[in-house]
Amino acid sequence: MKIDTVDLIHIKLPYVTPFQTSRWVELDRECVLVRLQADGLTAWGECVAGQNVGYSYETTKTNWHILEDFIVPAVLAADLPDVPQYRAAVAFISGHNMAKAGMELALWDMFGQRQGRSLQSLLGGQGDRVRVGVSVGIQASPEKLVEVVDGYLVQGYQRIKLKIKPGRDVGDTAAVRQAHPRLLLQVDGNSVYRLKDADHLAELDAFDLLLLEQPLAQDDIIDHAKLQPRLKTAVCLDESIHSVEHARWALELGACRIINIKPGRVGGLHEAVRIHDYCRERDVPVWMGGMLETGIGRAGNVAVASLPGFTLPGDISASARYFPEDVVDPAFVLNPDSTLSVPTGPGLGVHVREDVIQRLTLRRQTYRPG
Ligand code: OSB
Ligand code: MG
Repeated sequence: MKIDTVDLIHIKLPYVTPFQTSRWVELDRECVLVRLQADGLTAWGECVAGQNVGYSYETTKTNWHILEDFIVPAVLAADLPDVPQYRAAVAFISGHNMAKAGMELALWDMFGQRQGRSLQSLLGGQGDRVRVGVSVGIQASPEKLVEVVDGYLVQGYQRIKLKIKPGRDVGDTAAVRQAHPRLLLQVDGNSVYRLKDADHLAELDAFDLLLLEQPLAQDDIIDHAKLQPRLKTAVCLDESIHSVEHARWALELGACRIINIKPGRVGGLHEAVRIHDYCRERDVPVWMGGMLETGIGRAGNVAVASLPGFTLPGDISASARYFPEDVVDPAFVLNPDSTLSVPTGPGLGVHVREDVIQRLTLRRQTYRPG
């Protein structure tokens, strides 16, 4: 398929509430959107990187650079009939998975629309809903945290993830567990701890957590392998897993018992499905992570999360948990059973509101072949 035009669009939209992790805080979502036109169709993708470098080295500016200088020329030069060929065409680029995934999502949308098939159907997902929870940022105090969690439970969310950091881990988790003895609860350290904190982290074993997400450094599956046997709680890797090979290495080492899959982090939906398949064959639970995506990235995440190996609730909350106004129509809403519905229309299956995007745009550039 020949692409007629590519637009890169850098947008910024405010969050309804700031999001604080162990290592950074964000007030609004900045990201690069990819818009493709071909055969009279318009397709959309989203790069998940934002303005912070706490989670990854990728940012909106590196996404723009890698797309403009390498990915867009590769896509415009070639006749790409499917996603595997796209992956081959950008394989010469080391790293920069979030930039690659943004373009890949737009291609999935385009291929889906051309075939009249939903992403879910293209990917092999099933069912009309996916189970979801909320990732709750660090709050001013444990009391305030319990209040915020209560608010989400009232809205119908049935699984809560707490962001933790040294000094705000055991106490915060204890407060929420005491208030809600049977709640599905998990915590995320975002790479801030080190192996010397193992005894301290073992105190979290008292709270019957679903998992402890990425306690140690991004690039350190060796110490995670030393940590896991010292905990009752299952370690889940997020930042450390960038491909199915990373998943294999981590599991062979015993660095974790659960894997968080984020299409943006692993280079796209295609690799996300491969990691899912690898883990499913080995009975390793996976679940869908989130990068505070707009409705564009969220549509991809929901479709992937409908694959059968996603047995734990995902970090894919309703649009209103993130933004006063989403860029898609309909926005994602929470069903009473703590699920989101999987879009069934062709491609992403959501309408992208170009008028809203125009208002949020910081920078836009169009690229054509030749
Ligand atoms: O570590 O899972 C994470 C958001 C940005 C970067 C990293 C993470 C997160 C979240 C939010 O936890 C999940 C969501 O999108 O709701
Ligand atoms: Mg995480």
